[in-house]
Amino acid sequence: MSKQPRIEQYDHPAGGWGSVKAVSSILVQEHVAVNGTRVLFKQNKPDGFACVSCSWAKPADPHLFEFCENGAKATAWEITTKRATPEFFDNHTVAALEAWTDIELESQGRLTHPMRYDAATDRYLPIPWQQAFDEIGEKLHGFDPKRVVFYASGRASLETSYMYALLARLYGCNNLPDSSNMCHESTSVALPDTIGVPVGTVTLEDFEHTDCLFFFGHNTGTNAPRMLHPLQEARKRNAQIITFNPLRERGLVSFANPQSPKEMLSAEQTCISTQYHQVKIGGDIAAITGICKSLIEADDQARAANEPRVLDASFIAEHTHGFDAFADAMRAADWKEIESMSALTRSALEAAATEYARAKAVIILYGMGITQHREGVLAVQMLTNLMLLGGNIGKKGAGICPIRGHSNVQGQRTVGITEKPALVPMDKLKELYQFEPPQETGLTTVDTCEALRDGNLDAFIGLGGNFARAIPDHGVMDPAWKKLPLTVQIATKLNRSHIVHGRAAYLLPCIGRIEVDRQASGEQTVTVEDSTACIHASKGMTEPASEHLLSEPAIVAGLAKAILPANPNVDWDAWVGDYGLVREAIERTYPEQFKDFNRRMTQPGGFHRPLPAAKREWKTKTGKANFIVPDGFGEDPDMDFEGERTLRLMTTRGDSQFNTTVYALDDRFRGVYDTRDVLLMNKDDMTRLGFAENDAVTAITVSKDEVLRELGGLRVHAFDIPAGCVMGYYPECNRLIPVSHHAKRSKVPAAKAVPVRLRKMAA
Ligand SMILES: Nc1nc2c(c(=O)[nH]1)N[C@H]1C(S)=C(S)[C@@H](COP(=O)(O)OP(=O)(O)OC[C@H]3O[C@@H](n4cnc5c(=O)[nH]c(N)nc54)[C@H](O)[C@@H]3O)O[C@H]1N2
Ligand SMILES: Nc1nc2c(c(=O)[nH]1)N[C@H]1C(S)=C(S)[C@@H](COP(=O)(O)OP(=O)(O)OC[C@H]3O[C@@H](n4cnc5c(=O)[nH]c(N)nc54)[C@H](O)[C@@H]3O)O[C@H]1N2
Ligand SMILES: [Mo]
Repeated sequence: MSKQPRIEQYDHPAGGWGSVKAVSSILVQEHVAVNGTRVLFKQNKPDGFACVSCSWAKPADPHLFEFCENGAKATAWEITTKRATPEFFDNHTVAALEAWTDIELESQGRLTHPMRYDAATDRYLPIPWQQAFDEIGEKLHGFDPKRVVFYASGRASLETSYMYALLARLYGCNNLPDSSNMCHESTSVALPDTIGVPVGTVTLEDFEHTDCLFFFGHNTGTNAPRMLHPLQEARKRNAQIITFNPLRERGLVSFANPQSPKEMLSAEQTCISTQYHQVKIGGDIAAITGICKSLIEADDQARAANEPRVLDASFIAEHTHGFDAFADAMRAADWKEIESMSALTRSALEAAATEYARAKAVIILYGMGITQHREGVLAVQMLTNLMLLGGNIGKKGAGICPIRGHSNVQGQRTVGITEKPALVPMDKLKELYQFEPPQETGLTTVDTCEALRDGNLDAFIGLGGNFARAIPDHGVMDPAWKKLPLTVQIATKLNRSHIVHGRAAYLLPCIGRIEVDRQASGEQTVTVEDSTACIHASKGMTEPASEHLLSEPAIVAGLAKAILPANPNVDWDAWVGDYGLVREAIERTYPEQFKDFNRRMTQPGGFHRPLPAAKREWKTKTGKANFIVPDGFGEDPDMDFEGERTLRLMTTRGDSQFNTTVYALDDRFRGVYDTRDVLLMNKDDMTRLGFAENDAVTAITVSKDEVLRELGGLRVHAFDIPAGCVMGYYPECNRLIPVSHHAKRSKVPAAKAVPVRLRKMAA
């Protein structure tokens, strides 16, 4: 373990031989070299399982290897032969485990038995399933449902998610925050206002017909690598790819397809982005303003000269509302301000506008670089403004594509996991299950954090995930967990949220999606929804990690039966015996979306949920697609602009992690090896602030409250990043993010623009 942290320039394409090497090493690390290879062939196949990593669309005619390096890592991580058994817990007190790193905790492998925390010995001890359910049920009987939270990470299937949401509502609350509250909630809030649906409008087929893609704030080579295939195909047709990202991310620069022998042997690579704009962190609203301004003014000139229009005038007239006010605002925007807010030149933005105007069909893709800002909602709405100018919604080869995170995060929302009662057909639930569904808006992730901090919570139930690590403000939150009366974690692996636990605590280990799930009616299939609103079946294939595991539906049903009074209208046992019956219930609740669910789920490529916006039907208040007039350039009110020493810190994923699960310390594509305790900075900023390469610094959050948030032991390195911007890793840097620093309206923590100052540590 005496590896030396190092930072090097990485000039190779994404994919390529580096990718093959990384896959084989994780298979060996998890002791699954032989089984792992067999399993990988079934990943994302019509008769196989849906990858447990990202939510990128799965084609109907998959490649022989329809998986990527990082999907393979996620698979190996789940089918590992390592086990965290009762003997392991017997050997370590929780106090001792607190000193372990996150990597060390998860590296113990799969949880094998249900466990309960025993305060007398400070250990987790095994407990029979029924006893765990009964004890949890008894505790919940005594709590006010408004003080109980049912969190979901975005991995659990549609079937589990539907049951879980119903459980919370029958219990009496809408406290159903999910990982999307930290992720694409800015999208879910922004898009209904503008185009009348909360999700993207693009299908995989659109990629075959587009001639221009705009890419904002997503690290595709790392976080949705399979998307590099359609991008590569698009590039081969000479589609233009215009990228906006503070960092020159390798996957967006060039790609060698590890599944193409020709490319692998000849070192051939495809240049992905045709224009690369290193926008300043938080500068996207200004940049998009510049593009819209160029387009509108070019259109004004064309109209005056009686030349062909630059904008899609007939689409704007027939389908949109608010164009005039928006156009006036864009005409009035000042180029100097645009340039200083975006750190991009007028000519660069005009070049992007030229490609937009030239294209027949444009797709916009975006990720966390857009949504995790104080003005994340406005940023998404600026993207739709841009799309509406060219009539690029509801047209073949065009549309908006938020790249979702977890493999079923979008689907969880579809079937009711949300704190917002307006998004749920409550009347249907009432009719089907004969109860009075709660009408009060539930707690979001940020609300949950605040309630936890302020002692306004009695219990936290987690369906997967690692909430304690994923949220901001660890220094404030960690002590608060210890005062919480109850935590219940349904999980596959040991993580920090199990160590930072409530006074009573239960670990309920479940079968993973790659594993065979046998119930009364035989082996079960589950379903998930991808980033393109396409629903797929998924069937496990390896033996469960332990004979003591239950499936997620069985755990949810076990909890439900212990928590809720008997209800003749919900037969939890029948649902667990045959997940097809849960799908029937989903279809009854959402008849349009899930028509003929049990039949259509198995068709190759899955089936698409109907999306009105994709057909140019606008389910908005005006009945049209709405232009939104921005009220500025997205200035971050928490950023101390006066202070020149204040930097904008983005907290992002590296190449060897899945969210809070860190597989290894390398971030190959950025050339960072054997360390995550780094800050990547602009060279001039380093000189200006008096730092030398590899200096150890403490990062301190600039905030108006009294809390001191700091993180020491970080090494600074010069990197190709705009002035004033710094990159650090999530989740290590989360303690620097104040919980109040979140997007307006959507409450997504603004993890991409944390105001920090750096102090050199004594040598
Ligand atoms: N292998 C792997 N796959 C994953 C995940 C994983 O951890 N590992 N996580 C999954 C999840 S839940 C999600 S949500 C997605 C996340 O996927 P991404 O959306 O790619 O998330 P991040 O890794 O946070 O990277 C954010 C990107 O935005 C850029 N960026 C930061 N600030 C700005 C800005 O102000 N403007 C612009 N234009 N760009 C900016 C960063 O440089 C970086 O390229 O990936 C999913 N897939
Ligand atoms: N600073 C900063 N913070 C962020 C982000 C950021 O970019 N920067 N990103 C945010 C985003 S986009 C997201 S989505 C959240 C992620 O937040 P979460 O979804 O809560 O976190 P994960 O790390 O994905 O959860 C990993 C854990 O899930 C459990 N698990 C894995 N598979 C299964 C399964 O099949 N079933 C069950 N029951 N459990 C399972 C394992 O125990 C594992 O330890 O973090 C957010 N936090
Ligand atoms: Mo996410």
